[in-house]
Amino acid sequence: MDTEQYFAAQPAAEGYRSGFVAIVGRPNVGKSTLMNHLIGQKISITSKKAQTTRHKVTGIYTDETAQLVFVDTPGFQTDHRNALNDRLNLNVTEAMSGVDLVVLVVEAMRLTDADRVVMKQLPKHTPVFLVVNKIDKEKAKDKYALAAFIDAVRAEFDFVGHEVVSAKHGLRMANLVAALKPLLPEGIALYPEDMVTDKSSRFLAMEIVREKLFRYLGEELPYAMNVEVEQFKEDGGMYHIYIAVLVDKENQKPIVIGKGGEKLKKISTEARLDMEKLFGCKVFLKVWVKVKSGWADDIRFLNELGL
Ligand SMILES: Nc1nc2c(ncn2[C@@H]2O[C@H](COP(=O)(O)OP(=O)(O)OP(=O)(O)O)[C@@H](O)[C@H]2O)c(=O)[nH]1
Ligand SMILES: [Mg+2]
Repeated sequence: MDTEQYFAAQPAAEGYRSGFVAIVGRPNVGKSTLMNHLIGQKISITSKKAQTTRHKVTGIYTDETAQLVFVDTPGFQTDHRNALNDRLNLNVTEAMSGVDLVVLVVEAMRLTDADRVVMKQLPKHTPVFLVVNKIDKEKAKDKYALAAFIDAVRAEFDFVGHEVVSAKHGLRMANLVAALKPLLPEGIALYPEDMVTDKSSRFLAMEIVREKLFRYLGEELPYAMNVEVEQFKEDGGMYHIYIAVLVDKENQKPIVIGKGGEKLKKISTEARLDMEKLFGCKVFLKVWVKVKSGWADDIRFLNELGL
């Protein structure tokens, strides 16, 4: 069914609400983990390392009373200026300008200068809701200390409301959805009710490989890499996916490949299993490593990658 037919088929239910909700915050506060838990599927990649998310990723939550279209954004970059980081920040500010509601995520008991830089970017004419994440942390278990922390954050910006959650453990997700719904305008569902993301399978495949690189490589390297889908085709009820990992320098290649190809094998096996789970079919996946120097500062190349 195309979009127009879909709209025609949908009567606007009384009191139904729908809208776009941008999830923003400094790197590593748990934005992507939160979005995945809200929609119940792993659409956006996550890792222990900061600056994991590079693209805006849409996750659609639908129930009988509302549809919330979440937009997960890259963590706002405050150090290390290059063309890539400038582009990521531009994506964040753009994402905030076109939505009905902004959710600022902070980590419980830890407000940093990087959080304050993000707060300065928050829009003036769109409501902003505060989410205090990671309340499972030991330090956040003291109710009085947590309440004082929330007061301190709310003193720094005029939020329309707040909620505390643990995205990792899926705690208080329903409370959060209930708090966000009334902040959206009345209107019909914007996407079909069984749709969970507007991203293509091709994009999701690329992101899954990037997540494994973050997971299995050292501190610095994943930031100097990117991933390119060279081929993606369906054949005989199976996906055939060919993906290149782009590194900056020749000497980074063996680090990704590992002794006897071990590391690359681990990365591609795990990525394939995740893809099969997400796509619900068998996947043939081939991953290899290519050298492309200076890609993070090559504006034309960033455009080609859709960043
Ligand atoms: N303890 C705890 N850890 C969490 C929680 N939510 C997320 N994390 C962890 O925090 C780390 C960062 O999570 P992400 O969801 O990737 O964070 P992000 O804000 O999307 O990060 P960027 O995309 O890099 O900006 C991961 O190791 C998560 O497992 C939580 O509620 N409690
Ligand atoms: Mg993220």
